[in-house]
Amino acid sequence: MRRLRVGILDLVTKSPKVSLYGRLMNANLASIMPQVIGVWCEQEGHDVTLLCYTGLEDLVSELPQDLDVLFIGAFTQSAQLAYALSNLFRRRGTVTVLGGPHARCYPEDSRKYFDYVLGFTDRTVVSDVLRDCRPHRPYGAHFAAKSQPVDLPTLRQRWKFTEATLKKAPTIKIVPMIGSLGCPYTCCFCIDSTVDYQPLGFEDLRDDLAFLLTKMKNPIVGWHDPNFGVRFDDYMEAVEAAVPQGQMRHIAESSLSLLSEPHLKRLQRNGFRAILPGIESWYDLGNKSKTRRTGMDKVEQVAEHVNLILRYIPYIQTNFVLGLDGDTGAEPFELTRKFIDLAPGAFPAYSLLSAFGRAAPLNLEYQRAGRVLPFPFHFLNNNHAMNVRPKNYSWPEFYDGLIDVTRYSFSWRAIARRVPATATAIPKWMNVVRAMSSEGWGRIEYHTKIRRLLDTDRSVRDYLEGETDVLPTFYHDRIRRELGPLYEYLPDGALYHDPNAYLESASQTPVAEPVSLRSRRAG
Ligand code: B12
Ligand code: SF4
Repeated sequence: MRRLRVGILDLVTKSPKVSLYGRLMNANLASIMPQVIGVWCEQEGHDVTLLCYTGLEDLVSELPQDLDVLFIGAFTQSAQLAYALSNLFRRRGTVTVLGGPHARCYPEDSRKYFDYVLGFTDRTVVSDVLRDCRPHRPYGAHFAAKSQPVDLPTLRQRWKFTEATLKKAPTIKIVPMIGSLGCPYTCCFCIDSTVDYQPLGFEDLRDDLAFLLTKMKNPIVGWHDPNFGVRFDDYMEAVEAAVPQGQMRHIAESSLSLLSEPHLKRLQRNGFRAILPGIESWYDLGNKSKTRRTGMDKVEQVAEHVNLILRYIPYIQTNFVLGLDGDTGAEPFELTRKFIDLAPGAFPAYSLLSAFGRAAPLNLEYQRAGRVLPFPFHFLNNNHAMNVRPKNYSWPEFYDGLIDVTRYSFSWRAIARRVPATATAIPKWMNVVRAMSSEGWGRIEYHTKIRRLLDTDRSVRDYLEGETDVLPTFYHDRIRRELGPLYEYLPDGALYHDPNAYLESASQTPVAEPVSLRSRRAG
């Protein structure tokens, strides 16, 4: 087989407009899979150039001009950027491949703009693409493994790619690591609710942690496991066997139900410095935090738990979803304000209810009810648009509540109370910078703008009410501005997609349902 020039692009942001926080942190949002693909392509005998796009690179000049094939890893928020890049590189004769969350959630749309769209990706899928490697137009080929890969290259194997990406992080450097795929729980709103839990081998993990200590002093590891700590004892044994106490720090996403006091003590001993549990809502989705309580009862219970966590782990980000069907009236917002008072050390992260295509079984219900809006993908990052019409709120009511709770969370008073409630210097500093940057004050400004447009711009109001699918100028201009010079490469029609494609394909022959292809095409 011919030796190919392979490019791999990891899009961790969607625009060259980078906030202060983004400049410090974007390189730390890099994905593991693009590095994995890099290792697999080299093992197949090809030349690889990997670029992590943090918003500061010149995408047109930093990738080789003469690539045979370009793999792009993209979240849905970067889809329009990915579509424009695919168009640009196809014009240069490159075959393009899309993988990552967007490809998994919106394969039907992605196939219009890429030669290959990948679902679950293992080494066989990648080598099938490399062997086939030819244009598939107008509709790309959809390749997917039957299940998640049984193993992934180790950190040792992907180190040259990891290291190059970490060089872009000016201060804090977070090494991406993963020990498991899927999840044993079945929360209907989650992309992993239908994916079996599978640990990736604790021996390799131990070896990787020991390897990392030979490369960096006191490194910070960011765990990408969908739900860290399901096999808690095995993880802790791997860390304890490889890392002398005090020589490594860790960040993980874990559900509250896994964070009992004995677990917290062990996490503290092993250097866990930040934890990101999902609280989601005071009335809905209690299955994730494994609490049966609701309302004020749940606020008190969770606040107490969060304060307990802060005794052992210096940094906690609590994740909420706003606009769920279980919420109604002003009370959910008031309860969140109460939570901020009772757990002042937590950094709250608010996500707007979003249905990412075929990500979760629950999305079928939203689509069936005609509640999913066709917002361009560029806005689907849980913040810049809510693409599900709320069941129990008018849009002005919802935005009033959202702005109120966001202002409250990032007021000077809340910022000041967060400082003494966290124990060490980096968490204190992170909390202040995040509150004053795009995640806090930036969001207040953005949501306030949308709220104003709901009153003053009929096209915005009609679009959010689902009365028209003509994209309001406000959103169109924003995409144009944020894509910069790449906007001109956006293919015709690429701002629009069918928000009900999942429902339609589920009710017909499952054309784009990931199937075990192993070198066959899915239509
Ligand atoms: C870890 C994680 C993070 C980490 C690491 C992110 C990263 N760069 O990987 C952090 C905390 C930084 C993060 C941030 C965000 N996240 Co996140 N995150 C996850 C989580 C929990 C696990 C993803 C993971 O790594 N799984 C392990 C990998 C190996 O498996 P996989 O993702 O299924 O990937 C398979 C295939 O898709 C494919 N593949 C994956 N990438 C690539 C790349 C290429 C080139 C190829 C060919 C194939 C390929 O191969 C894999 C093996 O089969 C998922 C939820 C979940 N339970 O899956 C959400 C999830 C991916 N995140 C999500 C979102 C929305 C975000 C944010 C926008 C949140 C925000 N508002 O800031 C940001 C965006 C960051 C960015 N880089 O753009 C959504 C994505 C939805 C979408 N369609 O875009 C998810 C699905 C959660 C959800 N809401 O449902 N996230
Ligand atoms: S939300 Fe968390 S606990 Fe629930 S299925 Fe997804 S990863 Fe598992």
